[in-house]
Amino acid sequence: IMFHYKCRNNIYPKTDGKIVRFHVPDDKVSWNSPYPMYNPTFFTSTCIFGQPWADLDLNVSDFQPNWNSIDGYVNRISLTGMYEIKNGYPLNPCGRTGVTGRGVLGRWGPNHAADPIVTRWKKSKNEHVFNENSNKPILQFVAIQRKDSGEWALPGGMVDSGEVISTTLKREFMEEAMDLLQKSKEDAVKIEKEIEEIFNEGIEVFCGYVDDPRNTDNAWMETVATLFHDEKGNHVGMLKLHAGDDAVGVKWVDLDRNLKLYANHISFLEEIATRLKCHW
Ligand code: RP5
Ligand code: MG
Ligand code: MG
Repeated sequence: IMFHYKCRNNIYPKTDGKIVRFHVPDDKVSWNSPYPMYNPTFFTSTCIFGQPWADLDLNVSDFQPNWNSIDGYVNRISLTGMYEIKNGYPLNPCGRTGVTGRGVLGRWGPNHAADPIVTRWKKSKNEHVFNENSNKPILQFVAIQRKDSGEWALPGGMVDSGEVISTTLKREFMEEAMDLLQKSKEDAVKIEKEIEEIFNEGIEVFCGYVDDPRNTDNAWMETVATLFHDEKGNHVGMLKLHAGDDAVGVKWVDLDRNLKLYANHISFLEEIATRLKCHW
């Protein structure tokens, strides 16, 4: 399990600065370290009420989630193992965040996402481009700019209830990086055909907790990040990118350890650098 930073000691997103996280020093993150002064704000955004993808409040009497299990169409199993329930609320497996409630997340406990990592080699006149310091070939991946925070990120999204992850990976890539939702039926079919080649075989590079700025003590993001590498650059590497849905920008980005990305997405990419022996 990882240590979290992006969901700690800052202002909760999308609240106009109104929800400030209770201070949690490094040595008080773990639920095992006593923190008697700890008095986080309870916050659940009204924007999630009534949404089909959101749970009901836990004080609604006929809402009795089956924690740590597949609960009807909702997957309440954490990729990090069993999470604890305290006073009826699931506890963030990475510890305190300074806010309780769900914030803007729909589900109590784990909120499952999937992140496609689509890569190709950087080429100039058909030759690999090497970084002059590392002498290693430069890899490029598709990044989107998030509408919510403006940060660059992997084009990931939530797993719909009952959806298989391979579908989420493909769907989110097409929606955010290819603007599928605005395309005609005809074009959509074409796009899907073209990316199928590459999305047929992926390599899972990360699976677990995400250090997402929306996390709270009782709701958090988890993801499966999967690599789709276009070795020859003749499939996805050729496609025209077009930002869509909750993305306002999209581009091929040169992989480098100093990139600043949303949540802890950079750590998923480090894994890929090791695998593909590219510049990092
Ligand atoms: C991150 O949020 C995940 O890694 C994924 O990239 C993303 C999913 O949420 P939305 O893009 O749907 O907001 O935690
Ligand atoms: Mg999306
Ligand atoms: Mg998204």
